Amino acid sequence: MANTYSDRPSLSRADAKRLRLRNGLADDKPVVAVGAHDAMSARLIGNYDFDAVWVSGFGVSAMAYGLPDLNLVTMSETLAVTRAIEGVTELPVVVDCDNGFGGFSNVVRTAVEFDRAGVAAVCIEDNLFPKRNSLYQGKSKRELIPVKEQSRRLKAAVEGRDSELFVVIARVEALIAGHGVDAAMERATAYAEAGADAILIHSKDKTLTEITDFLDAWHATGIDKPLVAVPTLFPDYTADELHAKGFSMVILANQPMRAAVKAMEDTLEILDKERKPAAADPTIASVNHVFDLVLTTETIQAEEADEEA
Ligand code: SPV
Ligand code: MG
Repeated sequence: MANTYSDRPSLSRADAKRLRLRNGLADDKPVVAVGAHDAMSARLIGNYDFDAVWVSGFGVSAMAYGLPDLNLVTMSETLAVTRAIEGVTELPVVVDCDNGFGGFSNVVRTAVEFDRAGVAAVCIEDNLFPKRNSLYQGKSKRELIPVKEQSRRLKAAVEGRDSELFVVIARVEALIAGHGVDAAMERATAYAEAGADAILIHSKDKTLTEITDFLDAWHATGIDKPLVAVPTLFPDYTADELHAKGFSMVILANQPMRAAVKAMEDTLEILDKERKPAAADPTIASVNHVFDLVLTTETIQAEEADEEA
């Protein structure tokens, strides 16, 4: 499927990344995406052996806006953070677009805007607005958009794309909402038929029983579309193990955000106690390291090159 595009003579930067993602999804190893919440976290992810950047809705809500992941961050606020991320990474960017930030036309506009912004993929979930983060364990309503309506939205989002390489991932929340494997299968099948390029099946089942039942049922359908996992709540499986079970992409969604929060808290505790910068220095990045990460010297050299000539 993906290889039909590979003989094209030249592609835009955006389409080249989209093709990389599509080829990765068809590969015999998993696409491993890691969650970014800002441009620096995306830069850092790019310095390791990962395949894609996941723009985490949870991460952007919490880190860029200091807000809970409850559809409080708007499409344009997510787009602003995404543009910053897209601009500094050579990896394909997969954006968590929640439920498309509203109704039918919001979903369509979301797909159009993120396609134009040059990202490789958007992920659209079937949580009813206002959504609740899937990891939240407290008491809260979990309502899903009716399957027919969500399929209609996904179909329109796919039809509205400018580049045929742009990837639309449909996310199924039926297992998270406690609707069971049959309901999850009904949704996954309907979204695939609506034209979604891949299906993210989210689950909080540590034992993988539900996921395994889903995978068996999915593979029995013969639908040849890649599956995506977010194993935050079944964290002991490696990406390779999940690939062997049938997942083409594995998203490590929020570990950099949680690392940043812990590191900042540890440092603030030290500063609160010691009241001088030297107390924190041994455990934090040097100023020069941060300068290097954002290419400060290279940028100054480029700026001043003409003056020297
Ligand atoms: C996110 O990173 O925002 C996700 C994944 O959607 S999860 O938090 O597991 O729902
Ligand atoms: Mg999210």
